[in-house]
Amino acid sequence: MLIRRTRPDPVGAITPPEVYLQRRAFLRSAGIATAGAVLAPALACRAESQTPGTGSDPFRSNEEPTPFEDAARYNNFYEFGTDKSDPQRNARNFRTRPWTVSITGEVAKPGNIDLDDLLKPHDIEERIYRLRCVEAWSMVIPWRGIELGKLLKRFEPTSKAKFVAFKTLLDPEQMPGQRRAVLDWPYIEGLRLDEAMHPLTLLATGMYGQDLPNQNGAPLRLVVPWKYGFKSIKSIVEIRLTEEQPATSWNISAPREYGFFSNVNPSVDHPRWSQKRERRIGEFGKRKTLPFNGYAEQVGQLYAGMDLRKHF
Ligand SMILES: Nc1nc2c(c(=O)[nH]1)N[C@H]1C(S)=C(S)[C@@H](COP(=O)(O)O)O[C@H]1N2
Ligand SMILES: [Mo]
Repeated sequence: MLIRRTRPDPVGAITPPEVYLQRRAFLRSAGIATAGAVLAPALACRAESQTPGTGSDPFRSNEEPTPFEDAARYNNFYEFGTDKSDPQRNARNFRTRPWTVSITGEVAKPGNIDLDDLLKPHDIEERIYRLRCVEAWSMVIPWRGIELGKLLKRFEPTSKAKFVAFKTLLDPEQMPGQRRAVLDWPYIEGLRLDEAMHPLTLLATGMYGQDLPNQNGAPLRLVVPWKYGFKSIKSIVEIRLTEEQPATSWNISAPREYGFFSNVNPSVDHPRWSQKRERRIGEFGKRKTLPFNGYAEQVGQLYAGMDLRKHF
């Protein structure tokens, strides 16, 4: 979200060798060609390149991951402050265990489940997705998590279930941002059921081969790679299946600027700035933004016949 800009972006950060080595190990375990491409320094001066589509494997972008330290220090998590650097500092002591997730609403088998019982180890996989913020910057992040659809099926959605509503923890004692009325707390988000069931939609528990840093939404966050970053709600405590379209925090706060769908769309500008291009964190210059963040082939069908200017 762009409310105010107070900090320069972490451009040109130097990646220490141990992080490169970790990254190589990660890519190797993910079955990705390593060597030259991985060790090459980020292109410093890209006049204007196109953000590549998904390539042959939509679950594993072959783009160079953003350095871990950038992804862990340049955050939007308003519960811990509105500056990009606030969450890393203010979320340091956030308690992520024990953690209970309530799965409720239109399901045959609702439950309040301890996170460590909810996630079966064999469901956990590694994926590399771009995250495209509505503020026109992007990162490439190796996520670890479970397909949301696989998890939801276990709770047996009823025939009335049409949407999925998500809620972040409400705890102003731990989350200093919630003591100010920046947003209506707790943060809430929603997806249509078919979007939630799409195999690209991930509930993430980790990134870069380790548990999520608190500032990135520990212990459980959503990742919907074809939507603007704010749909990827953090520190989730409730997943509710509903018949009606749920409200979402940013839509409540500024309905003209943030719609329910929020699909990445270079041809629909935000009322205050263009969405045609994006800056990859760590690079200079801009890339062209692709429809659905490069996932049009996978998800375009979900919106067939919809006017995406109206349903932005
Ligand atoms: N609960 C909660 N979730 C949130 C946000 C937030 O402020 N609170 N910010 C969103 C926005 S605007 C973005 S771009 C992404 C940023 O994720 P990252 O910090 O891991 O890059 O988280 C999203 N999820
Ligand atoms: Mo964002």
